[in-house]
Amino acid sequence: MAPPRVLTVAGTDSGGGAGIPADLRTLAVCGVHGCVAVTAVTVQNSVGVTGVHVIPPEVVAAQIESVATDIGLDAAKTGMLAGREVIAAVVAAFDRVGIGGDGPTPLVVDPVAASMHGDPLLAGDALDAYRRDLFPRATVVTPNLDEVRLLTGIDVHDRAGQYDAARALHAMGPRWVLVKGGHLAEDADVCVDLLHDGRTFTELPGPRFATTHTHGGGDTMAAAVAAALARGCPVPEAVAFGKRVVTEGVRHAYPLGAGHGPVSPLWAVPPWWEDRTAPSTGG
Ligand code: PXL
Repeated sequence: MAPPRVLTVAGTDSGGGAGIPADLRTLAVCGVHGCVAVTAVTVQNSVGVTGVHVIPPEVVAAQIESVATDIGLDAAKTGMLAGREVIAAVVAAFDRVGIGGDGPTPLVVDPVAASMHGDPLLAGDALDAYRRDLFPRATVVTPNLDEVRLLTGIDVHDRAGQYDAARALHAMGPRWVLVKGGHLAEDADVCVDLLHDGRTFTELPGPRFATTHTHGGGDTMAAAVAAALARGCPVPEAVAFGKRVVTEGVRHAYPLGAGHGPVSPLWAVPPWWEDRTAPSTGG
């Protein structure tokens, strides 16, 4: 039996911390098969991004259609989409193969705008395309507070602001909104994400860890949510699952290079190889 299938439409990260490497790692740990439509190649390490090379939009669309029509998909997620030309091609391809909107395949939209170093990963004129074309097709959108500010103009400083932002984002058309609280300075020991479907609000609290190694955290969360949706979980359960994967991922994040190390889902992988490859003690 093949496992559930999930497509990530996202950028690469040569350092292996965020983007497609983080997505595929997370999808594998969550027991699903990951397919890939590359939107951009980024030149980066733990210190920052020094190059972004956008893939031609028609090549992005062709990757989506190729896997959807042969392999089939149980869920999809978007990460770095680079600019409005790629967004337009992705939206058209999604409509052709039934991803998001009223189609059968649920869609997680993580509106990636910048790396944690502050390097831009989205053209400034692409925000309209997100709001107008992608959000109405999303099963759930998962912005952090920097992305919330760009998309809504709301500068969230407290829990009440998180609720305002959730309402404003829901009005843009997604079925569900998850306003992540990782960047909320007023929460010293907790990290509270807020889930909203236009009617109900659910606060998802988790511990906050004193670490700078949070590279790829948003990607890890969105990929885990997509994996759970692909397994047939309703959105609230899928988001609670994603919260658990990313919380434990931050707890188990490791240093790498001179800058920010990656959030790691590898805590969930049993170290079976230690037993099998331990050197013989002789005899
Ligand atoms: O974590 C957001 C993200 C997504 N995709 C790519 C990235 C980053 C952050 O650096 O590089 C390719």
